[in-house]
Amino acid sequence: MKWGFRWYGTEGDPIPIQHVKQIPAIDGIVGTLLNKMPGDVWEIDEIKELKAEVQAGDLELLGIESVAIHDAIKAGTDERDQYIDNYIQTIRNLAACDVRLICYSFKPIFGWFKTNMNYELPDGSTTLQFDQSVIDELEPQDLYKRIASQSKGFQISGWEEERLAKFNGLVAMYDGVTEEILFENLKYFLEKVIPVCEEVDVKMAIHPDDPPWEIFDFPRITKNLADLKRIINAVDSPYNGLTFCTGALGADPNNDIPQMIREVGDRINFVHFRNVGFLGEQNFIETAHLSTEGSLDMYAIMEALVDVGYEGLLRPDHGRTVWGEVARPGYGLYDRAMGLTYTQGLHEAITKAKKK
Ligand SMILES: [Mn+2]
Repeated sequence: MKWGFRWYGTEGDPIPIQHVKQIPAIDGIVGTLLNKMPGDVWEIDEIKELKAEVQAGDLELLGIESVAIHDAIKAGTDERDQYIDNYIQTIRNLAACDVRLICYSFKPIFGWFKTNMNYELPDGSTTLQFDQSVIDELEPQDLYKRIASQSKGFQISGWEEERLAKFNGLVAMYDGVTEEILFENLKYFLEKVIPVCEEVDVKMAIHPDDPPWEIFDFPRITKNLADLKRIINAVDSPYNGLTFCTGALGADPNNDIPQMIREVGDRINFVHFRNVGFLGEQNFIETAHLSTEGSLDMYAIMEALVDVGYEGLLRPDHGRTVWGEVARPGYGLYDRAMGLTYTQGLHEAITKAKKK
């Protein structure tokens, strides 16, 4: 297994890259270019700059998350081919810089979101909470303000004010886009990009819906095992793979995470390792990584990853904010570092036990 860490670059992340390097046995970074809007080509010079920032910390740039998909591609409008061409150019440019993994998602309008980014736990740490009953009282536009007010001044990808300004246009764009149509649009996209990925050796890894159910009646197609199978079968190539996010999928108690790993394991290209704690129906928080702290059995999840022979990149997903750190919500250094160390411990224990 390769151990990674998400980092937002020298400008965008309050965590110095040298501090990330101090996490034991860390292999590299999953990075991003924060200034890129969906549909932009990522130029080689810009990727090289990011790579240099990562290498300054004696780490490797092991992947990107995310190269966002333009809404024209997701909604399947006439403009989609030009944006797919741009995406293909970005894939080629990343390959030219020896970056081999792209995490992306295919969610209309909203990416991930939470209803409370500063939920206080009894020990005084804070974490992210999603409560569907809060959503039920809101209009979609209200979410932008809510998220901006809770993000401590950090720009949250997908929640830029520019997007709010375009919100009504975006809603109109998705008018009539059902789950079936959204899936066909994903398939259309994959049929164009996966042959290029095969040619230049860059693996795609789609991230599941977070939370994994429909929000504001916008269709969602990466919620459960059936969805994941449908996607990997749509274009049958190891380059068309999954970001298996245990916390995103695990927010639905109907998703049996270890079982899902056993079913789609050979198509997992990237793992986000994270626990969640259920507070009620469609109401959960992101807990510390340990099984004892949340609702998921992280041991059983790691055991499934070992059993299917997963040897790719894994990173700790969101963490709590602890020890007074001023951090991007969900992306502080300390709790993610603790989470990764715990994850590495699980991995060592399980792999050694199996050799006996
Ligand atoms: Mn994730």
